[in-house]
Amino acid sequence: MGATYETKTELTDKAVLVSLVTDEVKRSGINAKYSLDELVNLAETAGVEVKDVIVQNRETPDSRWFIGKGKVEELREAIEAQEANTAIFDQELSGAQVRNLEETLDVKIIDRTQLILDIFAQRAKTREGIIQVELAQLSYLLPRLSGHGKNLSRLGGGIGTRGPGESKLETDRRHIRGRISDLKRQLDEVTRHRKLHRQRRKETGVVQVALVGYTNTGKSTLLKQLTASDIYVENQLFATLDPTSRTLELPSGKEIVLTDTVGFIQNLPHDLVASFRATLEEANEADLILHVVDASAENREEQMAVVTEILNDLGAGSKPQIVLFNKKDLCTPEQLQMLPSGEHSFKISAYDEADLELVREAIQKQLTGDTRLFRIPAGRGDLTAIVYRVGEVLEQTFDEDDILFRVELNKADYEKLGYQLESYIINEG
Ligand SMILES: Nc1nc2c(ncn2[C@@H]2O[C@H](COP(=O)(O)OP(=O)(O)O)[C@@H](O)[C@H]2O)c(=O)[nH]1
Ligand SMILES: [Mg+2]
Repeated sequence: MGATYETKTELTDKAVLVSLVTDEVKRSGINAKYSLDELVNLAETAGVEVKDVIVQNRETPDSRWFIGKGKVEELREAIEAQEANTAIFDQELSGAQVRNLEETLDVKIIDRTQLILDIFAQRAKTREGIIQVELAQLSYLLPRLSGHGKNLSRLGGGIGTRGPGESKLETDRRHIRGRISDLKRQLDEVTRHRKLHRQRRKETGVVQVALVGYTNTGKSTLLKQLTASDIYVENQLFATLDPTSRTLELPSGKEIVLTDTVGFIQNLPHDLVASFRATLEEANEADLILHVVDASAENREEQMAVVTEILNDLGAGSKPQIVLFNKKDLCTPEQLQMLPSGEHSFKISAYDEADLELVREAIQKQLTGDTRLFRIPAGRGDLTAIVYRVGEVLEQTFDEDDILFRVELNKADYEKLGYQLESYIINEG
């Protein structure tokens, strides 16, 4: 179904980031410094190169420019010095502010919500995800329509040119409202078919492990570091997977698929929650979840609680989980001591090879189960094939017309396919 809305950012963009710290921001308890760090990470996630960062303290936003007129000049200088083509604001802008800034500075103006929407749009893979994201994009666009005269062609169908007149605007609005109700209808239908779809995906039998956690905790770094030596294999075996997934070879030689997720975002605008969840579907498909935590973050425990809550809501709460307390190199000895430790949680640094090996072993241990003995009639090639798919055959012996297989089970595979072998298990006495 192709989405009719394209992302506003492009991989080649060079950006200057802008944060306005108003009294309201201060009162709300949002940590502006953290928020800006997160914006940098989000921009990079969208593939944008961050060239400079500008911060202004001001009681209230300027109604025309959002930041003060003097600050606009400072921004212009930074844009020219860095040859940037984009300015990204850490707060939401009105349509008029976007238009004024775009006309004055002659670069793309993007706000925090728009950037997040772009990332979701890049990542959404399932039909449901794609619809959710387009819905959020259109709902965001609708009240800002007059400010986006230049960009309306993005909506496809040839609507919109520069500076549309009021009647044209009305047509555009009607067009978008129509599209929104159309998408909502499609969404209902998709949700109905979803269960079936999921069942089919499970039967492909590839073990999936998902990296989940807040932005900036080190998920993408871990994906890269954990799979560093497997890059060549990846291209051949899983050419159809998108770049956020890679194959990971476990110490046993078994290959699994490791997937990065968008990551939780502080103060996610309420309207974006549904589309965010849709991008987390990998977690729902996963056989094992790696919950990545920034061990050095002040609000570490809050962050963990939010992640756990949403995983529960998604129905992924009871999946096997390993908690990775990452960035241990940034922790004080006291901080490290406070971290819980146990069989399913590890204190690591994504740049420490020994720690990475520990993680690979932990994944393997989680996925590998007991050994089991099956008695399969010699003529049942179909069952033998399944035996080979649910784990590693350690031993194979013949007994009259049957074959006995001793198998070290792969938990995830066995869960998916093992029911077909239930009546062929023999209990060893
Ligand atoms: N010091 C330190 N920095 C790390 C570690 N892991 C990741 N980082 C840094 O943390 C930042 C965010 O990492 P990233 O993988 O993009 O986080 P993501 O948003 O969860 O994907 C990057 O600058 C990484 O280099 C770690 O173990 N130690
Ligand atoms: Mg990332």
